[in-house]
Amino acid sequence: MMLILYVDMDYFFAACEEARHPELKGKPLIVGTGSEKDKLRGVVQAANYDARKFGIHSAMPTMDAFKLCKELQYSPPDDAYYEEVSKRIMELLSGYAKRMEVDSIDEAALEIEAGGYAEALEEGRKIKERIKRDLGLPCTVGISTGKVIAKMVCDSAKPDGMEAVEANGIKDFLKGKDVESIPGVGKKTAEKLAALKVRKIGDLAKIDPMVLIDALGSFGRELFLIANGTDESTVEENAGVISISRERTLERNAKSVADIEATLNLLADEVITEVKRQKLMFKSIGVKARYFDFTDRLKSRSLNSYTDSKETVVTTAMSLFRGLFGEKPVRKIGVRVSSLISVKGQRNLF
Ligand code: TTP
Ligand code: MG
Ligand code: MG
Repeated sequence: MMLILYVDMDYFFAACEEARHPELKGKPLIVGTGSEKDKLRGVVQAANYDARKFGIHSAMPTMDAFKLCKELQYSPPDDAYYEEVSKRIMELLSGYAKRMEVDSIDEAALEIEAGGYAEALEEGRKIKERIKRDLGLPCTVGISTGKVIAKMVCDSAKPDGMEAVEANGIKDFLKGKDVESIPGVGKKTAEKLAALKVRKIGDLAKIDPMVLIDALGSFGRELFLIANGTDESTVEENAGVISISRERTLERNAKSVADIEATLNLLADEVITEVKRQKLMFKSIGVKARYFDFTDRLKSRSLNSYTDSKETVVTTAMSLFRGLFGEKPVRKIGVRVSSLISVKGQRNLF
């Protein structure tokens, strides 16, 4: 059966700081928007769970956080570092998924084919262990039939947790929760629902669906179905840009891969620079050879996981090019990466 495994990192930015500064562990810690000097003028971006015990949370003014906890530890933000860690996480996760959707800097939905829930839980356990071992970071895994419910299961199993909710348990799992806990339901939707006397998801399940559709359009229909245990949301691989490629005519026609090594290195550099600039990763590499008679041949290969490594481009392209060199000299070569995903810090893409 096809199941969705939703992974969200726990107190992500703050956990990244703990991972590289172990002395910060075990005490309340926040990452704020301001530098050390200006910290009181900023807001909280992430709070570890020791800090949350004091009522501290994301988006709160840092000044208020210090009022709630005098011995609070502070770290200024380092976006480049969190993006780098995020890439490593997504790279690792993609190796476990048939299809994967990156939903923000610290979360992704993985579609997996499993014999049943026990097998999916085993897969989740392995993922948690790998992320802990390789990156020193805690995460939480939610498992269910659709993406929206899997995310909600993940939210409710935090921190460092894992939970699965089977199809016949979804309605019960949801009924006591506030409508705002459904991803995509913000203040405005919640107000419209409150006007219909709908505050809990259990109320949503019982209301006349036509009234909901009147108030909210097709989103109303989705909400009604979700409240009744049917989650039609699926994993959408983040497409955007389809591929990035570079090509160059060689100074002299090439007869073997040894003749193109330098040019290939250059092309790989250019492709990777663009990949990084757009904050992408790829899972497929292709090459093109144009022969002296202007005929073209292409070859490509899928990788086991997403990456943005130049090494991988060069070694994979070299091995692909080997199959393209024969009698005919080559006058132009190209390198292309595709199956791209975005690792930007975008949020709530449902
Ligand atoms: P979240 O996954 O929403 O939160 P979290 O990882 O800090 O905590 P948890 O998942 O355990 O509840 O957000 C991921 C990161 O995004 C977070 O560490 C910091 C950043 N972020 C902000 O910068 N501002 C915000 O308002 C929120 C909510 C998050
Ligand atoms: Mg998180
Ligand atoms: Mg998140």
